[in-house]
Amino acid sequence: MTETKNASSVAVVMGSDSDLPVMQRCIDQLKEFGIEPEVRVISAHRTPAAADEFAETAPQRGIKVIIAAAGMAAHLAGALAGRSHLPIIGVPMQASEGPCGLDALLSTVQMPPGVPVAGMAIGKAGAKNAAVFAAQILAAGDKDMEAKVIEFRRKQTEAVIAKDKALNS
Ligand code: RP5
Repeated sequence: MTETKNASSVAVVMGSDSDLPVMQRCIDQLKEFGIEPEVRVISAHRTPAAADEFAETAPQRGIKVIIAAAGMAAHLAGALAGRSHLPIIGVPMQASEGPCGLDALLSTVQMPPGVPVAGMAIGKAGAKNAAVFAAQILAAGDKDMEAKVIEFRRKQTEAVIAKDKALNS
């Protein structure tokens, strides 16, 4: 598979540009898998019409997985899930004030039955894991992507083993 085939198969949407420093880890990890994401700033609360339009038109652009990051009353992932049949991965952001991202975590994952959001960890870990999870979803129907995910995991394991050896040598 070429990188062109993977272009914009994944969208990364965030509720504010203030989420970008954390979500850059997601974008960078997607690029490591050869995925060039569509990146948007759309708010479920501040730009609800744009959220609806984005969700309804995403399949036409070839988007297969949507990653949605938001903080505070984090309804972006859920709002998109209500408008789209595509798999939605939610990343809770830690706001500068408030309960350490737990507000966003619960707002992201506590979806009603029938409208799931795949909830990641709060913040940086969740941002990276969202990219890995998106690649794993794509890998189910793409042998080249499957090979990239397996290689990513192999390198990750090797890096930990190398650190363990370095500590004990
Ligand atoms: C959410 O509110 C955003 O996703 C962000 O995490 C949080 C604060 O947004 P800003 O006030 O920084 O724009 O909608």
